[in-house]
Amino acid sequence: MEYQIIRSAHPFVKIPKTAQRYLVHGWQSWSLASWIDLSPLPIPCPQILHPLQYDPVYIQEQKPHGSWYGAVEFDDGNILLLGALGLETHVRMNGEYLEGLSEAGANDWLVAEGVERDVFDLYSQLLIHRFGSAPRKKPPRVWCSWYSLYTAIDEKILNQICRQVQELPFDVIQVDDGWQQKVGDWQPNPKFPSGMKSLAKTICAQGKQAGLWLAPLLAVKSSQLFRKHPDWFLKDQQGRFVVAGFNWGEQLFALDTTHPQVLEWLQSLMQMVREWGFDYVKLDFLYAAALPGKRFQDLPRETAYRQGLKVMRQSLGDDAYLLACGAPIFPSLGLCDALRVGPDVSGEWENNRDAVLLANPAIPAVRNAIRTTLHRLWLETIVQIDPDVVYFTSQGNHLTNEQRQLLQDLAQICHFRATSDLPHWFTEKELTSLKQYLEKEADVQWVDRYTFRVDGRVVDFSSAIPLAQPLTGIKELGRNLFCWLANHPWALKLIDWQSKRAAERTRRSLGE
Ligand code: 9PG
Repeated sequence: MEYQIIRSAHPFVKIPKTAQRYLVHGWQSWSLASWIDLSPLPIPCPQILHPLQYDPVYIQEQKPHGSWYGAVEFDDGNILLLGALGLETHVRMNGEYLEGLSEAGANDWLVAEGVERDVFDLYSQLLIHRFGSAPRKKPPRVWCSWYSLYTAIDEKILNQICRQVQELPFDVIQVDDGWQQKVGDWQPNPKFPSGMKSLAKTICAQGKQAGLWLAPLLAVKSSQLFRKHPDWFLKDQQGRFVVAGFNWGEQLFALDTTHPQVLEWLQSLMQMVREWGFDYVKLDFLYAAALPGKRFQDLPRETAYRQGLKVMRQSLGDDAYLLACGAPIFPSLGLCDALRVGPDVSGEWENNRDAVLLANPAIPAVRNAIRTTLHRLWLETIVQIDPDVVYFTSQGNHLTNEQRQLLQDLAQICHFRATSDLPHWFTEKELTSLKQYLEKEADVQWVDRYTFRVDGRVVDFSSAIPLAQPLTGIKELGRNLFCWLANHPWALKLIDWQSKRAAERTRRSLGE
């Protein structure tokens, strides 16, 4: 391998021979990371989700590009990487050059050519030096409420599940979205009349660690937080609120983590969560604080986000386990124990509407989760990597046995095993295999980019890699129309309503 470290605000590195592929690397957990061929990718839809799924500053870019680093692959399989050693940076392929872009002046960059694994080994060592790495904790085995119950959780059901999974070798029971009054108002809603302390106590009484989900850097417009403290929220250069996407049937707004009162509020929020008794914390939708805007203190956007995350890390204490999700990747390094490195899974391998019409590989789907996670495995030397949950039961998903197995194997490769399967869904056989899976860490050997040996079995992930072919001609016109429709809040509200109804049905089936 040949390499050098250069300092520049705008480096150009000549690509010495014909490149076959480009390595795109998305900004945050859910954004696409993958080797792609050199033809431009269609711009994902709907636009209303861009700030929530991608870096909105670069989303219209037609040339192959990505956050912090980019690489090309040659005929012989070797690669050339241009990778920043600092924040606020971006790389694109510009003709015969890899071009580095910086939003905050001169930066250090690694330029390295050679075998992909060697290049990324070196890059990760340099990044540890720059960002640090969190103290190593035992990778947790998690039961998470999201992928079966979604927001249809309440204390009765969670207490029941706690008792049911007590015998199973999970370390953590993590309560996901659905316990809070509003996103922004982090107090329990009426479905949790005994309060969060009592819930954490029940979980701990079963010998498990209590885990809790929050999206601390975000608020919906209808929240008390937004109404009481509009001055805490990020605005653009014209003084309008920066919209951080659309979810929970509402527009989202981002906290300004350079505002001293916001930092104080984040600190007390994290202390409160610890006092309740939760020591595994999944902080989600973190990208919000790194969106472009005009801040109280004039700091570059990723640096501003990192400042907020640092305050939360310190208030949680080093003994808490911090999982960052929906998080800009490099600005989170060194501050979290684990990082979600791909989009959400769902009960489907791929959804035709999302993959073809919306051309959006950040939307929840098993194939999307596997693809992006595989391209971020190299981060494992810096941070524990969360590939999202796996499914064990045949209930509650439409996956084939092979697809479920791929997900399970990927989680073994990442050393991060989690599921949301409901205890009463398991057959005897499924339960036995879940126990075995959780009890024994697999022996993992790397074979090549998409192939591994897991306990001696060859596991080939290449079926997860291809992206849907872009539509052309009349079909492309149809796509444009569909994207336009999908961009309307009522379309997303409809989807939200449908998924809530489905989750309610699942919840009701528990009582039967
Ligand atoms: C709770 C969930 C779960 C999940 C997180 C996050 O619109 N989107 O593209 C979108 C992507 C991911 C997402 C929600 C919306 O899920 O990754 O594990 O905690 O929030 O709301």
